[in-house]
Amino acid sequence: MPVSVKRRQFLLGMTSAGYLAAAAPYVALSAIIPSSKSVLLVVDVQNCFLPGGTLAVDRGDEIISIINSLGQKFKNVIFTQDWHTPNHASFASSHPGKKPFETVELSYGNQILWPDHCIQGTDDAKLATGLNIPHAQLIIRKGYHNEIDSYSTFVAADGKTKTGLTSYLQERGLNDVYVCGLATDFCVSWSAIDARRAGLEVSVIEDACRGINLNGSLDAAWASMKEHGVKRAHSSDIA
Ligand code: VGL
Ligand code: ZN
Repeated sequence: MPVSVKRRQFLLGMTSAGYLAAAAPYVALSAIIPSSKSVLLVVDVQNCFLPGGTLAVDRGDEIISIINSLGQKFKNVIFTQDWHTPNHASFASSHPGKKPFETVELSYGNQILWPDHCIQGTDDAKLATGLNIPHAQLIIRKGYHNEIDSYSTFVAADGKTKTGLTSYLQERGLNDVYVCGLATDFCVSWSAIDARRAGLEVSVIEDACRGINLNGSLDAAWASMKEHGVKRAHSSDIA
């Protein structure tokens, strides 16, 4: 039998076995190759949110090695840093009689009250020492206005006060954002949704995040992200 016929039969055989129809296209479709317009946004991977920190996220330390590997796949990487004043309005300690995880009405609406965390200049507020992405290009801080919290890396909780990140991304032509970090249901999801509002393509890399999960906030965050067109990815999808 000529080689070309043998090869044809082999290919047909693979098709009937479902190999070409299922396995091969799956690999091709799921691989995400970050481009020069893609950016990895590493949200609040700071001591305060790691075990031993002031607002520790359960198993938050597990994501550091995943994020370091992801960092090598992106030319563009940005870190964010929660960066509060010592008597910040989001701290329970700033509201006499209130305890952490209770809520209060502030000028812009309902605010969850947190333990004192990520205070400017403290070791608690430093980026995790295990992070190793030397080519990261920007550290953007948020939550530094004493009276306004900012889960989002784009706009503070009043819906008006900007961090400047939208303009930065626009000027650099970065329109494809991959979000990871802490916490899934607060700063990660608010940042991802605001990135969508800024007209960007957005994916959250689920295994490179960990959540706080207060009263069902984790499920609610994933539902809201889905509603806003945030895609859900896994670190193994990224080539
Ligand atoms: C965060 C609560 C308060 C976060 C920051 O990084 O998700 N959560 N401040
Ligand atoms: Zn905070």
